[in-house]
Amino acid sequence: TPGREVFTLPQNNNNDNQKWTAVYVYSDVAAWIPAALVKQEGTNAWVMVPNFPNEQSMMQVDEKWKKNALTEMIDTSGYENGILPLQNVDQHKGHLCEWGDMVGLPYLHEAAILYNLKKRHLEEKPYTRTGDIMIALNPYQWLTELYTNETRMLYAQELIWNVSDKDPREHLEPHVYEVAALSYKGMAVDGLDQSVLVSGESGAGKTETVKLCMNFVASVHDTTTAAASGTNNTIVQRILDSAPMLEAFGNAKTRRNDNSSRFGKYTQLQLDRSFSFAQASAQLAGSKNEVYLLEKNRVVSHATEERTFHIFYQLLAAPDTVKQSIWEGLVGTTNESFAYVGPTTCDSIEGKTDGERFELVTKALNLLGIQGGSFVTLMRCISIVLQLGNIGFQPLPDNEDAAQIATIPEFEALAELMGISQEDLTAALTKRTFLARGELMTVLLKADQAKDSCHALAKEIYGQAFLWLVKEINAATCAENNYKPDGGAPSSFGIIGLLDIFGFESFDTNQFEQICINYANEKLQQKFTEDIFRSVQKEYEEEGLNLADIAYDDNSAILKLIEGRGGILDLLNEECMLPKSNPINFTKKVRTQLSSSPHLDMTPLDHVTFRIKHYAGPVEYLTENFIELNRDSLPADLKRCASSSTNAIIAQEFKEPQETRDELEGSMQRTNPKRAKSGMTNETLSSRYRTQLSDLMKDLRKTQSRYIRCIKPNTLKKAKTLEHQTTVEQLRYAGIIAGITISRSAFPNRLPNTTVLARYKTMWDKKKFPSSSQINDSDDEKRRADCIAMLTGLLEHMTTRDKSGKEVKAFVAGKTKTYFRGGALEFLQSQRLNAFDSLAATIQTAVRAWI
Ligand code: AD9
Ligand code: MG
Repeated sequence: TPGREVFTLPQNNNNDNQKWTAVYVYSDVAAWIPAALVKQEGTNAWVMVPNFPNEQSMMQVDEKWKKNALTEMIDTSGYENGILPLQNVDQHKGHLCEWGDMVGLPYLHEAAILYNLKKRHLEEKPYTRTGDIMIALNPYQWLTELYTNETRMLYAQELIWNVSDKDPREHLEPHVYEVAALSYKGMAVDGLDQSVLVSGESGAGKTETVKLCMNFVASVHDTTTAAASGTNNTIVQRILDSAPMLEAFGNAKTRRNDNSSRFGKYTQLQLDRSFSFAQASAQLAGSKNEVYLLEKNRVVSHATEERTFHIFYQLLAAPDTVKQSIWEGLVGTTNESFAYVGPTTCDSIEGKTDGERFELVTKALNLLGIQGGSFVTLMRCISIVLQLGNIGFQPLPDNEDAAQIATIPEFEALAELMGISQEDLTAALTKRTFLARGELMTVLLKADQAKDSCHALAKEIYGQAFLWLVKEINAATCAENNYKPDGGAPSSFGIIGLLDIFGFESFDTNQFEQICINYANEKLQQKFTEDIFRSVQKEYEEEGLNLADIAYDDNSAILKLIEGRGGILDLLNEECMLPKSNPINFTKKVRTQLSSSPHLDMTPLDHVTFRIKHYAGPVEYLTENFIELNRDSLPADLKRCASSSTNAIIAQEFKEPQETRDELEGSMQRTNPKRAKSGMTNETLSSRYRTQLSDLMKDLRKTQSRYIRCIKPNTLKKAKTLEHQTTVEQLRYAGIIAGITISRSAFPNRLPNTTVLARYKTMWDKKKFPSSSQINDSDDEKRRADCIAMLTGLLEHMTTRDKSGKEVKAFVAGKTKTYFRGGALEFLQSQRLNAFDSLAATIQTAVRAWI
């Protein structure tokens, strides 16, 4: 039938399942529709006709899908029932009815994307491209054949060294190695610094993805040159080991992920490209890590089915001899011995027990030079935190409003472990000193306030130990300190940055942590839209199109609301400075002073809630803990006390810069009484974070960025299972839909000129249309002219005029593709549907009659 393509797949006799031949009909609405299955046995033929609706009703199903009734529609409609019985048969022929690169989908909307991703997911193909963005669905099973040395080599050869003449994208399945290889090539061959931005919700696979990228980059050089020299091998090993080591200290089991990263991370891999240009190969020479927002609160509390940071369990699972060498108090203890740890049913993460992990962490720390004394010092920090959790207080017998230590032996052990006199430690935990009107005042703390001091100190010690470790890792892995070039000094280091950062979050209750996370995501989204805009611009330029048409919504107004002058963060910081700050006042200020922002939802809410309309959707924030968490400051007494510890890490990390000390001594008090009263000596968490993010963005803007969007297909952590609703939400949060909207804002649909001619030529009046020999002309320019001639006639009635009265056609023909304005392709398609009966129905009728 003219204008339709029917495919009969070649028969494959390897096994019975595959003896079926699928007859597909191509449909613009849903790619390939299986029309019938045929199996031949001798002179008999078996014919299976799936029960699916005709194209017209499929289009309606599609429309309904779009309207979000996803779950019910897919599971109960005849649509999917029509397709599912074919799955066994078409597994190996999947490429005919799915898209590895979704940019090719003629109709790109949520339903089409979801259907395509689901199909690939069930076929154990976790990766799918949408142009330059890689979508990675967590397979929840190790597909080992995807990550072999051979696979790595294949992607390196095809994408870095272009060993075959074929277009790699045409014949290589999308893969995380593709992103890694293209970054490597961009860095080594084109000389541009690179970044890979990985995002997704908890458990979506970000951390694993980053490790796969890192392993790829580490292994490419070895395959091209003689193995690196001894010293350089050690650096590579240190770099690779630093990831699981940071996981031990910064990851924990949560409801959503057994190995959940409780911090964000940007790792810059440094590569020696002094000999790269000739060989397109660069030696991994070093790395630097920047970390963001460790969830310190987890140190002092976690939900029953969750765990605190892995390292606590690992240390407690160490052999007694090792525990003895760290601190005698650890010998014979178990998880239950410490309030901050407590019972857990889980003693192994990702296939290794806590005891086994402790050995690995010890080895990795040794390789970094953290051994002997410094290893013990680090582990003692962990022990101090554990012990702080076991300190209890009670009211003084004669004064309810003052506290004394209730757990004397535990407290004595703690004082000894910290190397601080019992008097000093007691004072720091049970009293608070501050300056008022130039005089040093002391107040006594109640028992529960004293307990809070312990929690605050524990969190801060853990947080500082973590930062200390990051610094040590950086010192032991950065190329500047460690790398010895094989020949001469390296001329420059190329960078491949890997960002593993929490994705957009929207829960029933959203607090300070969520606004910080979503703020980072807005920053990244801004860059993402800029990058997409730029790539669309490039495509239009290459196609020779006029650019004036691309318009897109950027999110700078939302960012202004959050981080701009007088914005939410500024108001929060101001509130934190006030002696009588409170969440109600802060919320009121946000709602009155920022009421002109279109991104602040002004519908009435309670006194401690405001709602931001983020790019990914509205989020309601509960401000109750904003002030306290933003202050993020340890009372000066505790800080001073900790800095006198004999534990070198604690002493070093708690040391006050001189001017802060002066401030404490009172010299600044007279000039800034507000600060004095509130005991504020630190910059706030949000201002530190704002600077960190702004530095990150500056770094990223110097690089060529690639995006990997990790998607968690189900909440059960199960293989081959995809939940529709949550998957679509993640696609939305990942900005994939928004990205597509930009690239399709002016021209929602596009088709290659060859397809346009082949598909619609029969609808064109033959007299006016050039002969078919001309249509098959291989010349781009000729084909473009034919498209213009044909579509001008077919779409004439859709031509409009712009404000200045200039004619605007419903399509623009570029060098190789035609771009259609909204409605134009649909119109052509409906004309075609009218002209021909559904081919699928015809085949079915014919086949039924034949049976
Ligand atoms: V979180 O925001 O840190 O809580 P991530 O980092 O997104 O989260 P992670 O990489 O830790 O998720 O992956 C979660 C789990 O999914 C892993 O522990 C693996 O069990 C599983 N996973 C992730 N990626 C893959 C993969 N490519 N193949 C197989 C995978 N399993
Ligand atoms: Mg992670």
